Amino acid sequence: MSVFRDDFLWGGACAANQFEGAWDVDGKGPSIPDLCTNGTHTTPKLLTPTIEPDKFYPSHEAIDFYHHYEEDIALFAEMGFKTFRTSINWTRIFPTGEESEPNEAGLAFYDRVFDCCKKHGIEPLVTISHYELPYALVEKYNGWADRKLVDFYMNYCKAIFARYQGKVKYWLTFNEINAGMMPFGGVLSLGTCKGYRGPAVAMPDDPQTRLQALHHQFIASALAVKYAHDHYPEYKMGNMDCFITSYPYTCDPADILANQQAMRKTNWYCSDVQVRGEYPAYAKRLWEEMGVTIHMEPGDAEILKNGTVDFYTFSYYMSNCITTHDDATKTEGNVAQGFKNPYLKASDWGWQIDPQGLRYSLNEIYDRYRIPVMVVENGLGARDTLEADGTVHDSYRIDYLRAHIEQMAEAVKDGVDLMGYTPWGCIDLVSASTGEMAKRYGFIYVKKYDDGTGDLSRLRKDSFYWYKKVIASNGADL
Ligand code: BGP
Repeated sequence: MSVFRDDFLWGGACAANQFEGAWDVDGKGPSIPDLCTNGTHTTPKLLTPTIEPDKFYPSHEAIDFYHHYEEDIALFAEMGFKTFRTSINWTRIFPTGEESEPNEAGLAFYDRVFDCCKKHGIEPLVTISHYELPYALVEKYNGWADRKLVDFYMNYCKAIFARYQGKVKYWLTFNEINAGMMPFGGVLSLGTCKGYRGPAVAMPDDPQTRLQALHHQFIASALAVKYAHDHYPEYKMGNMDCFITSYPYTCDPADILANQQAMRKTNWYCSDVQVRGEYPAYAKRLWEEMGVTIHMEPGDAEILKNGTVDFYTFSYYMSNCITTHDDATKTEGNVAQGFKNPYLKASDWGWQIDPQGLRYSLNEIYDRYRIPVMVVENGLGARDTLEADGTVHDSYRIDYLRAHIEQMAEAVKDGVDLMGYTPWGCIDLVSASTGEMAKRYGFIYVKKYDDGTGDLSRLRKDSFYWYKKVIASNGADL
């Protein structure tokens, strides 16, 4: 028997910059990822288009969802998706971020996408900003470091809120906003990377700029939430965090404390602001330790208070250990820094696989905030083998997802109000951290390869049929 609620939102998740392609058509301007190289970097490196343009493949074409959306959404519908999480690429709507009028061709594209979802009975879940900051705003303002970005973001929100009324109900203000607490967040999510030009220069890490930029994102998020609540009462507004569960490596009280600090800094800092509407008590000391002073304007506290989210969403891929001891081994994972857990196996990219950590995290989140929760990213990045007959036997992916859904069911039994589940990259797409096509997450295989070959055809993997059965049984038949 299913423990999930009857209206549970089963689906999948993608992001515009990682799957749409068509990076410069119909008036679209360049966004940060359009200027990142691909291939073997553990962190995307920004270049100017004049340098090594061939390196921009494959994110410029990605899997060309832009021209394949009907086929792809029909495949999602065949699996029984109730929801589809995607993002709007800001630069399709405002190519430089500063135009006074939105770009009609960009707006029309998402009309087609959302209408197609509707035709199939799929509810869109839309990320407003998923690493798609207009690059012009990076050049001119150093991204979110400048408070003017709040106004540009609000113009963008107002345009899409008005346009997609009746088509979209669920919105997430920023993807993985807490990436801004990690050094790489300065590049991808905050755009505070002006002047950064590739591998020759080490990525700048400036906590003062990062945390100030994050403050501007908090203000932008709160204003967008308030505006939506005031003008579109049917809209449900959510945050989105990259939840990296961590455990103390030993029972040494120093490790317990170090882990508590790490959990606050990595996981709770942003959502405490977005859910509770104020900076947490520990923020002051954290700023002192990081050597940061946040400049706030009069009225900011009120803005934060009035713009709290309706539901909490997060990505969950892995867990880590935190220690003060020097005999632990560092993880190779490229998202969070931490130490290896001897009880866990890891993916080929070093991400430690921890389904029970998902139950633990769901409980921690729900205990803390008591608002509905949704897992909007989860999955296994793997190198799939396409057989001669067009099949892909991805039992490893099924095992990963099954184990995580089992733990979600346990969390529901624990009392967590879980709204839905959208595994990441439900159709193969470009990896955010490595820029590769080779790191695949999908239920649907796309013939697109890192050497530029591939006819973009779509093929159902074994996991496609498995997930269809899971949805049909509302999570009972795993
Ligand atoms: C999250 C991002 C996604 C996605 C995912 C998987 O952090 O929100 O954009 O890419 O991670 O990461 P990767 O693509 O690096 O494997």
